[in-house]
Amino acid sequence: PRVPSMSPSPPPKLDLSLYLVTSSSLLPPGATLESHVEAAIKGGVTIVQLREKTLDTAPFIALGKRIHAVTQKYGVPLLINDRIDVAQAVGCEGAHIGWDDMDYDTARSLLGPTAIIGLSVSNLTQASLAASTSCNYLGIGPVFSTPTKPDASAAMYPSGVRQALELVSSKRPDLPSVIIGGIDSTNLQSVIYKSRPVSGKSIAGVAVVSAIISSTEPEIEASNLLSLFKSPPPWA
Ligand code: TZP
Ligand code: MG
Repeated sequence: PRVPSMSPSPPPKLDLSLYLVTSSSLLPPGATLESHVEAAIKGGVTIVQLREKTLDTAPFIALGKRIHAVTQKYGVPLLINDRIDVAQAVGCEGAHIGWDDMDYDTARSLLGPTAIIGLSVSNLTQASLAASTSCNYLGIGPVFSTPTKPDASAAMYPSGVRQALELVSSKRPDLPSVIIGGIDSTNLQSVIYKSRPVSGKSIAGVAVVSAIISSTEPEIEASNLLSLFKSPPPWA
């Protein structure tokens, strides 16, 4: 007979396949972020990051709570960009931080051992440092320069992504990575193919802002991006 286990069930595995990063300013006229995020999740988005660079603390928290109500309905994790205090106030699943934000160890001690914390990586030095933390995933990019983030670091291109993936998997083979920056349905498969590492793991997912946020059909767009991610490119 099965002996019932007293230990809590492990947290569900992190699915980074289609990672939506928000930017309310890029929504089509008349759209709300709540309805856009909900449609994108129905289309197949597996994780959401609230990235709202111009919001003050109180409206950022208020929006975070409204978006969290949506993501929780579908069991999709919500992360907050930059702001550990906002993530705590919203009570969401974690945060995504870069090198100008709070350091990883402090963020981890504030959010606790079960929070999801992702780190941005824009070059090989950052890839090496990030892989030496206990973070949950890396966001590698920008792959291409993009009007969504005009102040981003230099584009890495698929060749730079491949080097970062190889370095990361030599240090922390279990650490998943997503790529970001200028990715849409026209280039997704070629970017994945061209950045595939010689050894080690390929990317765990693709992160997009404008491809979904600026779309007037976010559900269809998300579904299309997810099926492109899941299917082998026609030339491979
Ligand atoms: N980090 C690196 S590029 C980028 C971020 C947040 C923006 C990506 O936006 P888009 O519209 O998907 O190119
Ligand atoms: Mg940041």
